[in-house]
Amino acid sequence: MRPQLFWFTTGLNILENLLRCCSGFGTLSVRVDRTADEQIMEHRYHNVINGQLTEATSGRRFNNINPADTTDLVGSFPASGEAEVNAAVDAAADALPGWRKLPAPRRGEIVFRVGRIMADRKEQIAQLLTREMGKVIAEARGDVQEGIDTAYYAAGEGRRMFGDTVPVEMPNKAGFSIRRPIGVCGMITPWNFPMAIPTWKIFPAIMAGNTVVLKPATDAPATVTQLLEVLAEAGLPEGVVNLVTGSGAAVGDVMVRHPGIGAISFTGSSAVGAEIAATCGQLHKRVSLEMGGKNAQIVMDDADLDLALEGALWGAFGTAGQRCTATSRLIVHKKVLLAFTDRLVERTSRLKLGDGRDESVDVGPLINAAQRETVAGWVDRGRSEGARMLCGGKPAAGNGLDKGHFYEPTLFDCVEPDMSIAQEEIFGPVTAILAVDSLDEAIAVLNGTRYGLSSSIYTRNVNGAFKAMEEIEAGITYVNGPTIGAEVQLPFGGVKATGNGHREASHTVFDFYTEWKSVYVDYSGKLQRAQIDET
Ligand code: UN1
Repeated sequence: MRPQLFWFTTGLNILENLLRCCSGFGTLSVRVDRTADEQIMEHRYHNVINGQLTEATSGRRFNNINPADTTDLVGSFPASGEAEVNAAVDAAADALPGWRKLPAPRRGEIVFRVGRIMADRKEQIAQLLTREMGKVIAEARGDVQEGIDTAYYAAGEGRRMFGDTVPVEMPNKAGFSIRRPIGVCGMITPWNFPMAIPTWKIFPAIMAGNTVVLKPATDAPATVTQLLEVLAEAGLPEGVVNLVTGSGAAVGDVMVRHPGIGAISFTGSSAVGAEIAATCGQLHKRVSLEMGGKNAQIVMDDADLDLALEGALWGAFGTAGQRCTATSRLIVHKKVLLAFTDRLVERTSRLKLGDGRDESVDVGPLINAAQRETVAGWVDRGRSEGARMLCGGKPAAGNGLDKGHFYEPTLFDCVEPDMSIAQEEIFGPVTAILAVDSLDEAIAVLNGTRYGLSSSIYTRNVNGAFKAMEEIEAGITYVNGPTIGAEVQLPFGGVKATGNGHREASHTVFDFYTEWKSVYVDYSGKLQRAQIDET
């Protein structure tokens, strides 16, 4: 029987753990209502290496705090380093031969079971997800659902993963292509989708016969430990997926440089992604990057304004704007600018902030104090560059909000395309309204940033919609829908500084997690020279 990942420590360990927790990384920086002993007993998580729960050899731990209530300690986690990465890579390498030999439809049966168990446990996982990351509970359920969808989709690929069978130039000769796994894959995942994004990476990787070392973000490592429990219960062999918690510098960087890891999949900032890509380039290592966005929604003069308004609110303030796909620009035709803006300000001002576990809340907190500072910094810059703030623009206070990292949903208008709030990713509940005269201008403004992840156009004009689909430089374009809400059966990823050409989700993700092999079988019994012999 496998031990539970989330366990209770007992007896003398408690004192030892308390001492560890209070040294360096693990300092309890929050006021707690219960004793430290009680908290540590309840919230002590571990690495999972070869199916075993392990500590960091350093003995150090770090804390995960609820961003809606900083008095709530979600858990403590090992502050791992090189030794744990090495052990996890060894475990993944040992598991590889057996796992890749298991026929893909059998692998699919395990991943299908994973999806079923996740579905059974959806509410429990979603509650933890909201508690550790802050997004409102409906969105947390969506985050888990995206993981379930990915499980079912990837499991089905176990009976597909098509290659090509093609005609060849010679008689009595066959040609076809097959996919082979890469080996051990390293995954570095962000805090904004603590379940969906790890599953986007893990499920296709293991379906293709790879094994995995995963490092979740230090701000949201708890949710994924539940996934590791589910994987074990579903019968995934030990060592196929290993979890190492810790910082980017102490764990992520070691993974990127580790010679035993053949591919790195990273979701995070463009700055970190560029560093990872440079290292992987030096090491001839395959790397998939999903980075920043500056997504825009175009609202044309013929749009259904009610619909465009709902889309803007959901796209800009869902997940408190902390999505790679968040709508951080609204590009609005001047003919509808006033009507649209007035209603948007009115609706935005009425959004309810609070703890996401309260079903009536619209917008949760930002992930941590530093992120709130960053958002405040962008808002200051917007003001100083001459944009007009229409609402929001400060940390939210009162009604219990002081306990968390809340920031008021913020709208700017009179924004020029070259202002920094129209160019840089903010990752918070701030959106900039830009006015345009035509579809051509709208598309030019939309394309005028270094990013290209998601995009949207609200219009009733079919010709304009098709023009936008063709000319917008982005990995995703929605027509009459917001910039958020990608489904797992279509490719997810972006162009320009958003990505490096790979896509997650859909069958295209298998191109990242496999190597193609071309196979020629000559059954003529003689040497047939391609490009030379004529038949
Ligand atoms: C992300 O923000 O990194 O399309 C992922 C969406 C979600 C995924 C977002 N399905 O908004």
